[in-house]
Amino acid sequence: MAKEQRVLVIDDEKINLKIIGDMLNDDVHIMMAKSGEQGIRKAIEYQPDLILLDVVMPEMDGFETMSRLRHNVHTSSIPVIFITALNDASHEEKALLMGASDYIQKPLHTNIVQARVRLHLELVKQRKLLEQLANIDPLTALANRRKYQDVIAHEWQKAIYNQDCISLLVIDIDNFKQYNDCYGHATGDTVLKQVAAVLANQVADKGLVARYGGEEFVIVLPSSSQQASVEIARYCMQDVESLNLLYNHEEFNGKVTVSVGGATKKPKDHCDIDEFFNMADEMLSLAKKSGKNKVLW
Ligand code: GH3
Ligand code: MG
Ligand code: MG
Ligand code: MG
Repeated sequence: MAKEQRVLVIDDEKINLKIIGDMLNDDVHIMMAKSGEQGIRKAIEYQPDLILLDVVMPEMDGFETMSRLRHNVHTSSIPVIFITALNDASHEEKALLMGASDYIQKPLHTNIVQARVRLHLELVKQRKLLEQLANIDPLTALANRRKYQDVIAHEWQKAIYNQDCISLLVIDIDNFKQYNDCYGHATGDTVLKQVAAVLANQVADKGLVARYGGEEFVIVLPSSSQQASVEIARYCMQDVESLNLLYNHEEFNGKVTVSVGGATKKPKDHCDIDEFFNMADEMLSLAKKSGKNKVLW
């Protein structure tokens, strides 16, 4: 159990919070809440790795708390272990059917509580690692194409619902095949990493940057007007040029550059994400045909 993991204990009795906290304090970061209401708020805000939940509490009991945690997108995948003095099978069955990861009955044995918590935290760690492997491009540490597809689908629906616009940028490194031929694949890899870093830095929390494949990147900018998005695209292009990555070749302009195609849309139900991508991709093709190192919308 690593101290970087966080466990939220929800129990209406202070003494129980203290007992459970003391059992786990050496291994994990403990957060406490003395009601279901407060527990849900803390779970949303602090995103603990695991929740230990009392059943009998005034106002909102453990089952109601569990149900609300499960129905909130911000907490629905956080595992919950019930800890309770109720020792009949029907309560245990109900908890497990609601999706509890475990059910610990009092009296509590320190070693058993620690072992069960450790087991579930290990599972959380493994799940997060798998999620990362499934969603992150290992070379650049950017989101990969799979993650991009999840995000664009989600943001597209959000834009339809909110009648909001969304922008998409497709970015491709210019003459990169030749670059690899001149400088070698390993140097090419370092260029990909540096380009990825400046894009991520420029976009920051304004949207998602992903490696779409090869030397091609995509940027999703939710709620971003055409004017604002063109500006970000220009900054991205300039940032890459400012890396001053030497590219000495008689045909090219002395450094690594990128071309950007963009599209902005206020989607309606019948609109298609693939068409939207194609709009941006066609702009990229035009940028390539008309001299490269430019942004077209
Ligand atoms: P354009 O300006 O039209 O985009 O020309 P280009 O040469 O960049 O385009 P092309 O599609 O012909 O070649 C893309 C090159 O990108 C080919 C491939 O060797 C290189 N590439 C793709 N993935 C990687 C990678 O992971 N590492 C390295 N070093 N090169 C890669
Ligand atoms: Mg209680
Ligand atoms: Mg290219
Ligand atoms: Mg390409």
